[in-house]
Amino acid sequence: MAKKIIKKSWAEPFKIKVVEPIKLTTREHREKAAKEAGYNTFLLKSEDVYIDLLTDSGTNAMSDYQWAGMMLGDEAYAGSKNFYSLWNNVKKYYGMPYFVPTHQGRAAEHMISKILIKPGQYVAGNMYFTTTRLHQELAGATFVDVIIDEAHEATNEHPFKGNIDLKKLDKLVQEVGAKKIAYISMAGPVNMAGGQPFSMKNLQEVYDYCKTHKIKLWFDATRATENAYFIKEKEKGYKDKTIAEILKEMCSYFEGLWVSAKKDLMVNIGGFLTTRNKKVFEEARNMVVVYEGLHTYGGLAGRDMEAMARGIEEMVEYDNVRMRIKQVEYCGNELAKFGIPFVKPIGGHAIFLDAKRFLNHIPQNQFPAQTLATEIYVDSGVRGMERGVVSAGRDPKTGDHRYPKLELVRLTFPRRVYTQAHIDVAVESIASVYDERKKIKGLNMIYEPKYLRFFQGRFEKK
Ligand code: PM9
Repeated sequence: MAKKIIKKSWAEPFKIKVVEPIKLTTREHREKAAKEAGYNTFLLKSEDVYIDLLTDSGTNAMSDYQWAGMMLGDEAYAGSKNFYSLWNNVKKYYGMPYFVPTHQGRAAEHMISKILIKPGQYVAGNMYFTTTRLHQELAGATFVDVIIDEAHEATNEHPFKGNIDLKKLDKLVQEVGAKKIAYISMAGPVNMAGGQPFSMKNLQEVYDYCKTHKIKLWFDATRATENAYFIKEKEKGYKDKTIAEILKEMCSYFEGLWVSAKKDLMVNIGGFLTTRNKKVFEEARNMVVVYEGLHTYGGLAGRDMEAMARGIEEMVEYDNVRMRIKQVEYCGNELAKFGIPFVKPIGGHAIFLDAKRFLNHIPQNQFPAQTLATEIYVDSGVRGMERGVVSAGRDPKTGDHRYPKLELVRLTFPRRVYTQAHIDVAVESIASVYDERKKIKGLNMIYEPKYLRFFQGRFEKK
């Protein structure tokens, strides 16, 4: 009898119209390139990279609809029509009335931090993000991590590891007083935890708590559609809602939000903040002309704003988000076949290899994740990124390294860029590095910049 066919495979919801050649270099070439780059994958030349899984930030492939929009760029200094099409879509999909464009996410973080934080205050959040926390600290705040404990455990399969622990939050509020909390900074999904989402139920609880204690609640909505996808898939009551509906509901609990448009919006540059607080908006509109440009372009060209406006329409399409999450899942499932340790559950934008278990003979002060990212690059030209002790930086008060529980290498998937065959090549390379792992030695840091050291730090082999 013929085998019953089960139709469960997915495919990209597009066909390819333009291609960009990439080339594989020799191992000898990559060894030299890695050394010259101080064993930091951020310092490699992109032409020396074969499959670039460094980040999904600004590395996305735009659609023909977005490219067509680029030709409609209105490059007027003031009042560009593209500003208005972007603002309309921000209002329509994020649901807030006020809007300030910025050239990328951290510019919005800078403004929000300066506006909301008084020196000496605290910001509580669901795990730190590098640029977000730095801006909060530069504005005079102390960041306090109030994410659930499970988020710090690579093997814990909690479905919503991005949730805030209300007990931790309440402990902080009892200790310092609600007035000392500048705002709650809630990201979804949580990048440094492995792209892990928060649940709507948790968000509602945090919202109720903030309302009772009169604490502001702000959202890093950089990859919010992925969070919405996970809510749809995993949370009771959301199966039949659209990504757009879930996104709108999530946003409804926040006073405001910021976005690095280089992710969800599938563009190469851009960011913004949007809020329902008129006073915060007016301050941001004042600041944007100092740091970014006029409030109707915020450091962006008109064509960039048009691509963003159109990206918003595409980012909420279920098939687009699904293919993205499924691609990451495919990579994880293939890695699992070789017994390679990575953060579970598989998250939204990336696979996070667990360098602590992968290179369990290398102590954290010899930078196992930095080492692993380099070894994978040398093996195959696949570029990932360190997300461990180097990314965590130093405690501003003690000056000591911050040793996070998670010591990870992130393999991040640009949207609509790579195929399943690219993933197979990356997986085989990681598997062969895993086979040879005992021979790998750690690194010494020989140059350390003051801020965000993972970008420009340099290392040498032990
Ligand atoms: N994220 C990423 O690769 C790019 C820079 S850090 C390596 O993941 C969140 C959740 C982000 C983010 C950037 C920013 C800053 C804010 N929030 O890079 O300034 O993931 O546009 O955004 C990066 P910009």
